[in-house]
Amino acid sequence: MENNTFDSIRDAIQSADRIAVVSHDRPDGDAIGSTLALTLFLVGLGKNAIAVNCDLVPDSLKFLPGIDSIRKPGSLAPIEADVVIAVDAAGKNRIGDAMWDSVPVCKTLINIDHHISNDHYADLNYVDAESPATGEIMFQLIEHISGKSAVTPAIAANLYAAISTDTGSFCYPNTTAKTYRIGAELIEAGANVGQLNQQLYESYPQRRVELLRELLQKMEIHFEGRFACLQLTLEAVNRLGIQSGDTEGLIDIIRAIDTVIVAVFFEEMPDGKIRVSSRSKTSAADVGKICAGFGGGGHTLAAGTRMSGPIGDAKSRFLAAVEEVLEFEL
Ligand SMILES: [Mn+2]
Repeated sequence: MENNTFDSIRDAIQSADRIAVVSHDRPDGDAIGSTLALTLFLVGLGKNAIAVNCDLVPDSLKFLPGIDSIRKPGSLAPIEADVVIAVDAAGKNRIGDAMWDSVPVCKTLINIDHHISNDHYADLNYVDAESPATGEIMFQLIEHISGKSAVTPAIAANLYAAISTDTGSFCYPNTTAKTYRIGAELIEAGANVGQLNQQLYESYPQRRVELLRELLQKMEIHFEGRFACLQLTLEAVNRLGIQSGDTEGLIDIIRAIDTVIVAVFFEEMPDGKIRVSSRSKTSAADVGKICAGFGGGGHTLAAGTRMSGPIGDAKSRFLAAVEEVLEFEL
């Protein structure tokens, strides 16, 4: 599937007045950071731009500049947008039905993303699966349209948060020299690295650590230490008052075990479905493929899906699929 050019996206933006920037449900740092950076940039261009997300912003991201401007579809009069720009959303369905209900008119839909599973669902598409974060694409787009000087400190902070959270603090194998160069540009543009990292990684609520204590007690290790998983039940979510952002990054704790190749986080959802997040340390164990087999998707080393419950059944089915891959690897 071919990408449209940055020029064609620029032209669509320039000829629009009302622009809505949207992203996926249960938004993470890349979704929110890219949404805010683009919205701030568009407002700077003199556009009537708003940021909308169908889910609540996690508490952990509420420090980001411009965060109060993110609105929920239900809180708005119907939006008649000339252009809707979806960022970091692999599929149109991930943006949420509520979002589409509240956009009765959208002349042009633009899709900017880095998920390899993205099906180019928009009128204009720019999908770069080599980019470790949508924030990295967003930096290049802004630079392309208006030059580096358009990257204000507020935009830089949002893009830094987007890239840092999707690369595990510039650590995952998807991090390239270009990622570091863009990181350096963001620091030069005013991103305060020390402060941002403290806000992102050293400002967790106590309940997250209490949750971790409980999850680790029930941690499972299989396949000669090559697989580790955590399971979060709805009961624990309710008892500890867990919010969606609280579990962000917990999978990295078990992924960091020396023998582990595949790490998985199973989470019981209110609708009875099981949300599965998976990480792999090697492309030989392609979790993107495994998740695609269960109707999900993502990247080779980081992917997710939703399975039918109960949680024990979902775990068994997922384990069987992982075992094949890890056996092949032996
Ligand atoms: Mn992303």
